[in-house]
Amino acid sequence: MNETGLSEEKIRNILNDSKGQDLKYERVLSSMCTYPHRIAVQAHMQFIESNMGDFGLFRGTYNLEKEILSSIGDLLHKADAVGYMTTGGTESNIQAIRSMRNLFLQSEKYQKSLKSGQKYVRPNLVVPESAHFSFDKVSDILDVELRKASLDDELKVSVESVKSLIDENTIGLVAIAGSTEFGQVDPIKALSDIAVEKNIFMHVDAAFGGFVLPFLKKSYEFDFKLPGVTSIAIDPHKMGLSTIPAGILLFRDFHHLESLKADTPYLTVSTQYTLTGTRSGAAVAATYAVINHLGKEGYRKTVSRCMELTSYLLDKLAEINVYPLIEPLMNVVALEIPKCDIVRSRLAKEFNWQVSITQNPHGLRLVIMPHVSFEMIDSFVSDLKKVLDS
Ligand code: 0PR
Repeated sequence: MNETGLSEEKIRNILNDSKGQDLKYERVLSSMCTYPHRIAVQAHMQFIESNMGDFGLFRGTYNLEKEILSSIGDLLHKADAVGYMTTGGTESNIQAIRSMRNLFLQSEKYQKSLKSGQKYVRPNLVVPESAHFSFDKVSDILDVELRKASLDDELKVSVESVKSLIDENTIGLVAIAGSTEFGQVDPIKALSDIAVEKNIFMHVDAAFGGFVLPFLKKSYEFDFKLPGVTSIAIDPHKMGLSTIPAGILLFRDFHHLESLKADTPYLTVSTQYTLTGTRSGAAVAATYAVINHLGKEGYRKTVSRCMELTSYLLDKLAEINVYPLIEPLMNVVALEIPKCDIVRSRLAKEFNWQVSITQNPHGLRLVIMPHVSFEMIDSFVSDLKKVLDS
């Protein structure tokens, strides 16, 4: 740190220079984030100092959070679901599984299953092979064994594989409503039936799909309507058009949230259920603003435009003989392209396009976010053709 500070002008120049080095979303087809809605940005700035870590000081922001939770709970068919606003999908997933693990370790079933003298048996969690890498972090942090269930031909988790991995130390299941790589939705109803039958918890990772699925023409069962679903992660900072960091974690019952309780004797509130202490109230205000401004109708329009762009992209790609690995059901497209790693780096180097790749099966991955336009697609497909032809 310098002894004396730099002038505001100097700082602004440095920041402008750094901002100039950031990519503009107009060349980005790999991100699940996008430009936040302007009303979210304005609200974010208005509440910039608000700290939800000590919400007794910020009652107004706290009330906005309560309203967000009940309207998103309502969207997910449980208006009285309980939870809080997280920093995003990773924190929501960690906290959901931490709650499962805590309740499992406290349960009579587990205590009774310990053989004499035994103090601890490592619990396990069954997740689809397509689960986001945040679950590897979950496993490490929480000392939970991750059992990865295989996928079927459509890249949904195989229900048989899930069943075969469950044993007496399984704390629960994870299902994905909109997988990171393929935008696929697992057979969540069948998994919910298993969770009920085995009396285990079930978390739905709808970090991406939560703001897509309810607004598609086709309807999907993925939320609290299914009795086995005990928690859901849904991220306003992805398709919700809010500012970063905005995730939401919702539980069906209060005792799940309660299992995360920590005493906070010297704050204005005496308990906390969150992972982080200090927490952005700005992202809460931003989320409140955008979900109430857009309403279901606004999100339906946003999603329907992304889906129109997605089918336009597929038509254009078919003209150059490029096809998807699976028929996309949301705005995530994985393409069957030989040597896709080379294609990806050439697209970046020669044309400044950012795309990503999928692991298994290997493909070129595009996310058609609201910042994408028809012109962007025309120009991308024409550049892709040049790469493939030479
Ligand atoms: N669950 C799912 C299904 C996800 O797709 C993601 C992130 C997460 C959880 C974790 O969410 P947070 O990153 O909010 O903690 N999916 C994207 C990914 O990892 C996130 C992303 C966003 C990546 C923007 C790149 C990017 O430019 O691919």
